Amino acid sequence: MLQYNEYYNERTGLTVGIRKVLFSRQSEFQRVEVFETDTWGNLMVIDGMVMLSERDEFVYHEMLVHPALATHPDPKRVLIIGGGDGGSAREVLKHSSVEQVDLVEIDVTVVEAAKSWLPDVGAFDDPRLHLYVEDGIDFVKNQSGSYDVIIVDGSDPVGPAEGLFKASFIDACHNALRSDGVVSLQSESPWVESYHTGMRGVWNALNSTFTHSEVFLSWIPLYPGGMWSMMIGSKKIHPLEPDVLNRSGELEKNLGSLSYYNRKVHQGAFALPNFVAEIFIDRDE
Ligand code: SPD
Repeated sequence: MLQYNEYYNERTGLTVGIRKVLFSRQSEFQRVEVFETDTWGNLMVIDGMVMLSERDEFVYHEMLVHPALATHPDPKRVLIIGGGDGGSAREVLKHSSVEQVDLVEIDVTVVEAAKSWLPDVGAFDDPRLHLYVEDGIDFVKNQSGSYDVIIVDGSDPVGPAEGLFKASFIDACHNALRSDGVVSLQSESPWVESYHTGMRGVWNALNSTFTHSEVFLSWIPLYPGGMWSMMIGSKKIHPLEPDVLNRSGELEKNLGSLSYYNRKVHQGAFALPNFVAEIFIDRDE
């Protein structure tokens, strides 16, 4: 009997029953695998870490995208760093204000595996989507005031995604955004202590670079601990301003096919349990 096991705390982790291995390739950057599971649909794993399953990916992608796009008053140009499975692009493209999405994925293998084995996840055929297979960090560093929203949909902070958690990258995002720009990024599980230093580092970088910065949470069963943190940095508008909440209510009515995000979820996601808030208290490391 096949099983996928991911150990994120010594001998503690996640087990998923596997029916078959659909895809397994060592690319120039990482090992990319897709499994057919018993209960979660097809599951993509990179370097032994769950990226998404067909059944729970909506939580991650809706929450990485919609709080940020609701915060911006009129998002037209959106940049996605990573996100080669296309799920974040699918959510961004639900917004009718969006005219252009640049998706920059370092590893074409992720795109190929997703197109073949997670065909309902991505929205690769939308003419507003432009796919670049190159290093997202270099791409961002070459932009200045070009985007309304940047979505950082990287893997975990080991391997090619490590740089996405560095202060220099957050600075580059700030520079790549227009004057009312917003960045949204995934920032790991509050339950995995080995990630706390990295989480605090990104938070400190956002906090010292953007006018507003907030951490928010969602619940994703196949990610370590089931609780996942994300962060927003915004140059002008706070993600909980009344206008943002109104926009969020409009999106709830107009975007269609939302399975997680709504106005109340937007508001509630920024309420942090004490043990999570404490992770971000600076301890002079
Ligand atoms: N260990 C989970 C980290 C997931 C980060 N990105 C997921 C990619 C889905 N588009």
